[in-house]
Amino acid sequence: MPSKPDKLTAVPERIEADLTELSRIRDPDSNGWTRTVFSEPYQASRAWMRTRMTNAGLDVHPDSAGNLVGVLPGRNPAARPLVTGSHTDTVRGGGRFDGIVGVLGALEVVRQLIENDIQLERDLLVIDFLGEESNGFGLSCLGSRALAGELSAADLDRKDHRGTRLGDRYADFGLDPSDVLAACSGWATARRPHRYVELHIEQGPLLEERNVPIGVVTAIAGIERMLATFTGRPDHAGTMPMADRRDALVAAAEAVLTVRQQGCDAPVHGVATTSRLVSEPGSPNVVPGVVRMQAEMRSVDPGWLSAAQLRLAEEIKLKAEACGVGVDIEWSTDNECRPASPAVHETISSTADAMGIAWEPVPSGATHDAVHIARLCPMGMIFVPSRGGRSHCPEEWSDLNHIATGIQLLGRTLVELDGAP
Ligand code: HGY
Ligand code: MN
Ligand code: MN
Repeated sequence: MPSKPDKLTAVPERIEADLTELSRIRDPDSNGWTRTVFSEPYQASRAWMRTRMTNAGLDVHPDSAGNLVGVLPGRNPAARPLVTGSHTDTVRGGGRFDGIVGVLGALEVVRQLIENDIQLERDLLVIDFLGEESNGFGLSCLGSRALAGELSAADLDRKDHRGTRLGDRYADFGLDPSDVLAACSGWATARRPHRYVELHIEQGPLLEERNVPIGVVTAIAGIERMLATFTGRPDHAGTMPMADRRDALVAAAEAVLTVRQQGCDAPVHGVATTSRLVSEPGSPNVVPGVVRMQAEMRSVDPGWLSAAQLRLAEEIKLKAEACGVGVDIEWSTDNECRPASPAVHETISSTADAMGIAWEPVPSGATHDAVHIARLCPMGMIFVPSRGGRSHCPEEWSDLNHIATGIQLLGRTLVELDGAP
C-alpha cells in the first residue's frame, strides 16, 4: 500500500468552499466571527457541521459530552482508534480559521482516504469538540476536558456573570449533565485512542517570520488565571485630599503594569495579560472602593510559571499596601503545560521530511483540545502560519495553500500512525 498514501493530497477548492460556507454562520450583531458555545449561531453551525461530516463519508453521532464524533471505519474495529479534530466555536469577534482548519481539514483527509480507496487498519475518529474557547464559566475545552475525565461535578456548578449554572446550559443545549460527566468512561478503557493529531493555525508570528509553512508543536503552554479583588475606600471625589485616598483603581492600575512586566521579563516562553477591570461604584464623583481584575499567565516552562505567580502576587500586594488598599488574589489552573509526544512529533516531522515540506519545532502559547486528549494517548499538533501572527480577531487569516499543505501532512501522518505499534 506504500504507493497509495502518496496520492493523499488536498483539494483547495473544496476546503475553501467549506471555510466560506461555515463562515456564513455567525452572530450577525457581533463584529468578526462569533459562534460562542451554546449560542444560537453555534447550534446552527453544529447542524451544518454534522451534515458536512456525513457527506464526507463519516458515521456521525454527538457523544454525551456534546462533541460531534464522526467515524471512518477501519479494517480492524477492535484496534484502538486514531483521533483527529479541533473546534468550531469562536471567541467573541473572532476569526474564520481558529479550530475550524482542524475540523474541516480532517474532513478533507477523510474524503482523500475514501477517494484513494485507502482503508486504515484502525477506525479514524474526527471530532468537533464542544466549546474549546474560554467562556463565561471560566472553563475552556469543555468537550475534550469531559472526554479526558477532567470535567468535575463541581465544574457544572460554575456560574457565569448572569448567575446561570454551567450544568443548566448543558441541559438547555439538550445534554444531560450526568451523561456529560460519564462521557469519559468509554474512552479510558477499551476505546482508548491510539494516537491523536490536531491541525491548527499557529496564531502567532514565528512561522511567517521564519518563512516556514509547517510548525510541529513541541509543547502546549500551561495557563494560570488570576482574579484579584482590590478593596480601598469609596470617598467623595471632590473633597477627599489626594494623599488621604485609598483608591482601589490606582492599586489595580499598578497591578496591570506589574502583570505586563512579568511577561516582558520572561527569559523563556512566558506571557501575561490583564483582560478585565471592573471598578465600583463606577460613578465619576466617587473614588473607586472596590475593583475586580482578571488576568492570566502562560508558559511552556512550568517552573517559570509557578515562580512568576509567586512574584506577581507579592508585588501586587506590596503596591496595593502602598496605596492603603487591600487585595485578595484567587488563582485557577485552566490547563497544565503539556509536552507533545516525542514519538508523534518524530512521525509528523519525518513525514514532512519525506514529503519535502520544510518545518520548524514551535511551542504553542495557545491552548488546544490536544492538551486534554494527551491524557488519553500520545498527542501531536501540526501548525500552519497565521498572517501577521494575528488570531482571535476578524483579521485572522491563513493562506489556502498553507492549509492544504497542513492537510496533506495530517493525512500522511495519520496513515503512518495507523501502522505504529
Ligand atoms: O485560549 C486559548 O489559547 C485558546 O484559543 N482557547
Ligand atoms: Mn483554537
Ligand atoms: Mn482560540
